[in-house]
Amino acid sequence: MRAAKKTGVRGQGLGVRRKLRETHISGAEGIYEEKDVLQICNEYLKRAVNHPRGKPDEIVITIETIKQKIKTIPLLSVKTVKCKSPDEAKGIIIQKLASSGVSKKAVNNGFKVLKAQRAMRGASLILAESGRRVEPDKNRGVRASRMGIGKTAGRMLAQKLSKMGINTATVKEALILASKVASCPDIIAEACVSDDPDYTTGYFASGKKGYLRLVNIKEPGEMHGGRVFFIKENADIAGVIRYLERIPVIIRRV
Ligand code: PML
Repeated sequence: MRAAKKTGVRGQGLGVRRKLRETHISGAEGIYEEKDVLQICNEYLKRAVNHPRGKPDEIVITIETIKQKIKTIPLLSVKTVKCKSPDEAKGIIIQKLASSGVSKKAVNNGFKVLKAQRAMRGASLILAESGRRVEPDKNRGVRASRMGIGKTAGRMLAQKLSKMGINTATVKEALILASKVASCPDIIAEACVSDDPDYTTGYFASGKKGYLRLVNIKEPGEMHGGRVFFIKENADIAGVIRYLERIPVIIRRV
């Protein structure tokens, strides 16, 4: 599901021309059994129309049958750090990215994306050494898609997260997405700040270090946020995008 608001902006040059600019409101993805699809669509719709980023004037729900074999991937381990301030959270992300081999330039360029006032629909792809942004469409970004969790594993995950006091759709979906991203061999790490003004927890994630939740990564009410995937300098960029957007993956064990 993706929900957006279309706002008119003055076209450059002629002054009177008006273009429509799309502002991202909300998005969600999943792999479900056919019998559950209607109920899930209903939940996604409710989420889209009641979103703190505003009321969308376009909601698009796409349903596709998956015919390919679904690849099984591992779930990342979860840890929460109760940071006292956005600066503390940022410091932890910088340190984790540096120890994962991401250069200062790439980290700085990543923070420019996460701090930008216009949130992207998908994620930015940044080369870990040169810091170059390589996603083909800088407004849309790259959307990790086609990831899910099996029913039994989903129940076990809910139990585990309940014990930690964080059994919410936001945490589950972000953790499943981060697990797919981390399973891509060319991706070194991910940094995420929620673009929801009411949600102030973000995360750092990597295959080696797991899913590290950072509380108070931004101040309440701030609209900025997004996702950055730091990729190997010599990565097959088209291959990374194909994996994230098209290859179906599922988590079967928790
Ligand atoms: C989002 O808004 O979907 C991103 C949420 C990131 C953090 C989720 C968590 O609390 O672990």
